[in-house]
Amino acid sequence: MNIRQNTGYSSADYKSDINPIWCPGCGDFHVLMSITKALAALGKPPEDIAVISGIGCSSRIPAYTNCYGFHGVHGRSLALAAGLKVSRPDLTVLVMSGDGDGFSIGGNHFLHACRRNVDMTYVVMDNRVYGMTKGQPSPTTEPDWESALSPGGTGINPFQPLVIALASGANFVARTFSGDIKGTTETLIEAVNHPGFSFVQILSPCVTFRPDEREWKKTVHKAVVEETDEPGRAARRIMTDDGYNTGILYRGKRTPYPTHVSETFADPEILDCEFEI
Ligand SMILES: Cc1ncc(C[n+]2csc(CCOP(=O)(O)OP(=O)(O)O)c2C)c(N)n1
Ligand code: SF4
Repeated sequence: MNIRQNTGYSSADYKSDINPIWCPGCGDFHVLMSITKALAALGKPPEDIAVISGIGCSSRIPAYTNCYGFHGVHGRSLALAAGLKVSRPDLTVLVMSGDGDGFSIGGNHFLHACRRNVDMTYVVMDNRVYGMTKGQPSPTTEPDWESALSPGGTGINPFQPLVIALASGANFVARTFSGDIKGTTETLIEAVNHPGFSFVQILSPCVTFRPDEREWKKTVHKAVVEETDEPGRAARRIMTDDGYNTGILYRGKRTPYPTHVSETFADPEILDCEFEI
């Protein structure tokens, strides 16, 4: 789908009137731009979209969009989103997270969301650090990254989110860079349109606690190989890459988890009765 396609919507239709409080230069500004551009190109009314998140700088995104939103608890956005999507399959569900929220406290939910394959799009703004809580190492932090909070580095192997998504059954897997707004927008459009659980890792610099990540604009590069529909092949590629290849890696053919609106969920009065003591 062309990002310039005229759907009658512009990215401004998906922005709220709340000004982001991110640090100047934070990569998440660009992610927000890409999301609103992608939604405009998809042409769905804001009230048909739900943006769900956990806690973290990146998880502030629902408040900055004009769609329905839920700023949930740390690490639990996928559980919330899956519940919403199975009971309201008519909604387009986007889930926004950070590498701490998504791979540390939310790591177990990540595995099972990939397995379950509910039709939604999971975006992780990966800055390889806990931004909101002032710079602790995260699961994707390099083992030799030194800071006052991790003198000498952690020495721990980083979590490999793309490989783990592939091994667990995600149906669409991609990596983009926040500074590449066109590439990120196009990838998000594809991710939303692809049935099942789509996972997009966006390398999004934390300029405050990882000023070294400003260099990412020189380090990232487009993957030289085409996407594949074989998870094993995609996993081998990503295991041996330098961590900065961007593009769609894998597009699978799994059937999404069935959604079903039961009478209980459809009628709030019946739902209330279910909880009566
Ligand atoms: C249950 C719980 N544990 C810990 C916290 C503290 N906490 C808030 S955000 C955060 C990590 C944020 O890092 P990340 O998800 O990578 O997002 P970023 O801020 O870097 O975008 C932590 C540990 C919390 N809010 N709730
Ligand atoms: S602390 Fe880092 S992730 Fe958080 S707003 Fe600032 S630059 Fe962005």
